[in-house]
Amino acid sequence: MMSKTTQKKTSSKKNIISTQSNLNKVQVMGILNVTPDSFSDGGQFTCFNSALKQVEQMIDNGVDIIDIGGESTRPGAVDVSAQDEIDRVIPLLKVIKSRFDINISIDTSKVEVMSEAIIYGADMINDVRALQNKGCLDVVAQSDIAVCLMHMQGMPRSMQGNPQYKSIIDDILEFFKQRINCCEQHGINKDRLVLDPGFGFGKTLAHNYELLAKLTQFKSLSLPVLAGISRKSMIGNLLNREVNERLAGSLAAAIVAIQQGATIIRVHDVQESVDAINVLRAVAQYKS
Ligand code: YH5
Repeated sequence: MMSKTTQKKTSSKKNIISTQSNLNKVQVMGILNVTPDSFSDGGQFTCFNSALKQVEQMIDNGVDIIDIGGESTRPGAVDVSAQDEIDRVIPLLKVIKSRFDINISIDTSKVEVMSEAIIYGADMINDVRALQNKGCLDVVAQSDIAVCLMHMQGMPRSMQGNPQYKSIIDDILEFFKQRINCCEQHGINKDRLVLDPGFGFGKTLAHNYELLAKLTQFKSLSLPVLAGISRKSMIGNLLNREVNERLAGSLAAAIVAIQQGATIIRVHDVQESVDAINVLRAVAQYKS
């Protein structure tokens, strides 16, 4: 049988921010890292072709959004230049958009990368710095692209040092309200926004599990909530598992996040996550 991904479909695409109000609206965001440390030989050609293969596989496995990142934001990661990030991400964005009918999110905090991503047809900017870098609000305001505003305490290099909150939920809610206000003042309508509490970004293990337990509280802002927990230290440190042993823990966390109101789940393992969500959907249809 011909692969589902060999032809760009002409049918109309789902809007990236779903307006449905049941489990059908849950979307899987597949992670596509294009940082040199994500490829053993660091070679450009290998990187590009391996990335395209991963895209095809994710689409076949039922991904809704592919999140392309050219900057490593793991704790302790080094900075990359805007040009390096553009060179990693934009050629891939162009090819994916010409070959496949799939929503693409670009994981970046740099205004130069956002600007190029918008030109070449990205559907969402996923910014772990929530458009706080200079010029980002204006560039995004001049487009009609969706934005994920993520909360982070501190900066990637040092954020896991000694994170502290008065009340983690209230502090993050306050941050979201401020960023939503800034967006609206710059002309970015609320209906373009997604909120993300930023699991692992300046949070202790206890903070992360408190966030997961109380995730429903972010629904009070009436915007879609994204949860990115896949393979993170909150799974590894809880279970004492290496990065490649975190699938079961990640799936359990993804399901809990959905039950707590998250509607976009950012994951490495698309096929397994779609299966887990489909089990949840099968149950949900019998709930009154
Ligand atoms: C996120 O939560 N995360 S990049 C460390 C890991 C595994 C994965 C030690 N970008 C998020 O995925 N964007 C990243 O194991 C994100 N939400 C949004 N919106 C970090 C990451 C990771 C880090």
